[in-house]
Amino acid sequence: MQELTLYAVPFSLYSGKARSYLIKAGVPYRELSPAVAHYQEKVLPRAGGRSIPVIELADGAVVRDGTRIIDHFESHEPRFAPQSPCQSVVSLLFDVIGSEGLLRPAMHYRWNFPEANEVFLKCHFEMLAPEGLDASKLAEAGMQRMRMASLAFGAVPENLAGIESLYESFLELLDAHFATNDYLLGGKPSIGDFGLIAPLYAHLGRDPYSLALMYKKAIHVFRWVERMNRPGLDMGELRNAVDDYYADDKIPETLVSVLRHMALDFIPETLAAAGTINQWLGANPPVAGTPIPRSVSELAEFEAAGLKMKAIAQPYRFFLLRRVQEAVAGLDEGPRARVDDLLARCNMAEVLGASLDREIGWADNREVWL
Ligand SMILES: N[C@@H](CCC(=O)N[C@@H](CS)C(=O)NCC(=O)O)C(=O)O
Repeated sequence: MQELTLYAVPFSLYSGKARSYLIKAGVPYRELSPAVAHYQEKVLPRAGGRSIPVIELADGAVVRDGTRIIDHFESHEPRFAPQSPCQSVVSLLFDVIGSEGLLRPAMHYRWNFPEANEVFLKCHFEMLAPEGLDASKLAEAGMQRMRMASLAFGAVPENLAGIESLYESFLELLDAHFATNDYLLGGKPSIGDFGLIAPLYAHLGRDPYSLALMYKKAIHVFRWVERMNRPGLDMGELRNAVDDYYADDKIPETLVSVLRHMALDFIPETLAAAGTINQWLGANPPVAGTPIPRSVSELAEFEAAGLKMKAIAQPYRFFLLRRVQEAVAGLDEGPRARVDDLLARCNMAEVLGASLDREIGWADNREVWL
């Protein structure tokens, strides 16, 4: 019996995270567009916001947000949270990197190759139009909003060559990882895999231009994207992999290389965003319980891999990063030293100190300032 509805669309970044989780966890679901009348009339008023993915459970409960949807199931039965110290921290870190750290290339490759992508995207954006409305007009408006968002994430003309170079090197390193590992941490997906699939499915592994790039440059990443969207472990490569994370808290060196590369812009952007948001918090102290904004009014300015960047600063990044920081803070001395050493080798140690002056909590399906 179908007990769960996932409101999502195939071309949405965060939908890909929740969908992959449901598939891998073996949770039966049906997927519907948020354009359907039931969503608009009954679900949206309880969703706490307009974003997808959203799930509606058999008892009518509604959960919005890819991370919270995963939390909903993991809190009942943790299935994809590695328990050993380094693996657990790396898994949570990839959740942040996937959810927040690859939005610039995701938006660039989607919006700056209209010859390859425009017709495809128009057809998809029309899926969001509620029945009876002008789907073509709504799609155009939605697409224009997203083109603008792409600029806000820092995909501006003078930086495009650099953004492509960073992404292609990332793809190459990730490909080397998936050439010998089925998932990030061994023979089964982790929370980090679900974070990472967000940008690598809809935008970077499905839109025509970026999919062609992935086919050409990163067959093993392509296979992982496919694997993350199939039930079971899908390990046709016959690597004798076990259905578990690597023993002894092992982190493959190929993954350390990926993280070292990601640190090139993830670290300066995170530090700059923390500064920008903290300044905003100082000037505009929010009343406890008010929803966090998608981004604050000032842009974060930073330099990464020789590029001068300006990008929106999103509190949500720190809502997720807190999980990494809490996991590290809860470790005993020995494991803590091993994790510190690992983060230092990945050039990621600074994530531990990047935090906001106000905590973020959750109420009525929304992230709120505490
Ligand atoms: N934090 C949310 C973000 C979801 C989100 O931004 N979804 C996009 C589609 S990928 C959306 O619905 N955007 C429309 C909007 O925010 O109005 C999550 O992780 O689910």
